[in-house]
Amino acid sequence: MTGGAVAYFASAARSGKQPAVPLKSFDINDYKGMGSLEAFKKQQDIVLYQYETCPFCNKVRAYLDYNGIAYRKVEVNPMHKKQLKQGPQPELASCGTVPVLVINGHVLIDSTPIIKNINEIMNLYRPQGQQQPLSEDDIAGLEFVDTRFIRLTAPNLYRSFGDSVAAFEYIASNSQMASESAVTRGATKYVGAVMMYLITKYKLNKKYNIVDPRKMLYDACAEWMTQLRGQPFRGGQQPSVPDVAAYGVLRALRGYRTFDDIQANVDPKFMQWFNEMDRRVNAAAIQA
Ligand SMILES: N[C@@H](CCC(=O)N[C@@H](CS)C(=O)NCC(=O)O)C(=O)O
Repeated sequence: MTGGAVAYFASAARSGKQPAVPLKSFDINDYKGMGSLEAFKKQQDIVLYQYETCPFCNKVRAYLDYNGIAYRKVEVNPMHKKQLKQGPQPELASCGTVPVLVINGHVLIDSTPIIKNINEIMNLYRPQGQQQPLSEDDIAGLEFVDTRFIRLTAPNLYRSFGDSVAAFEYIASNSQMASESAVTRGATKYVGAVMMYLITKYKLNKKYNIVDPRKMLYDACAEWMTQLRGQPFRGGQQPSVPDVAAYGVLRALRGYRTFDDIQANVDPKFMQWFNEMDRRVNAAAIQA
């Protein structure tokens, strides 16, 4: 979506099609009886292939961080995706999008299923009666995050050509692009800005009937507040999985004009919720 713009065009030009390697089936029961929850969180081999600025990746990262799960990040270059193509698991080469989470050699794709799988694994370690399965309301919350907050990300970041250039300035210095040569970076930045502006204007906004993306984003924030029902978090006194997911997606907007506008235009209680989530997620985070 962000770095993805460039990848979109790079992939069109790619040759040498490799046969797709299907993902191995993943059985959470493999994790039964592997010790304590705390040991699970610290001792697995977990690798997150990601773009630092991608909202889907930020959602997964926030979830892992909030739960104190140790993992290693691999920043994928959206231009050539070498990190996936030459990754240790052959299935990685077939993954079209990030985030991709590899847990003990098992490749998992798609942000919400990744979160659901890890949540279920953690429940295997919790004693009977203390499990925290996702409720229907949690699933609805996750759906809201994906269909409202995430869907409004690109239309807001690339709202005008100026916004799109500003967004790519930020992406250029906060992604794998930062390690490219100045020429590649400059070219990618402007190609990316033009492409994302056009894709957003002529594809995404039409597809989702988006006329005023800022207003729709402010409305989504207001609706999020109603879902808190006057409590500190959507989950009540403690954050639930949708709180963490929503925070992760919105965190991806930090550094862009969109985030400054949210701060200036939505109910200050929304920022209170965000800042408290930020504090808690950062306090819980560990890096492998
Ligand atoms: N359904 C996926 C969507 C992820 C997605 O669209 N990621 C974008 C990056 S923000 C991507 O990888 N785009 C393709 C590309 O960069 O080539 C998920 O929830 O993880």
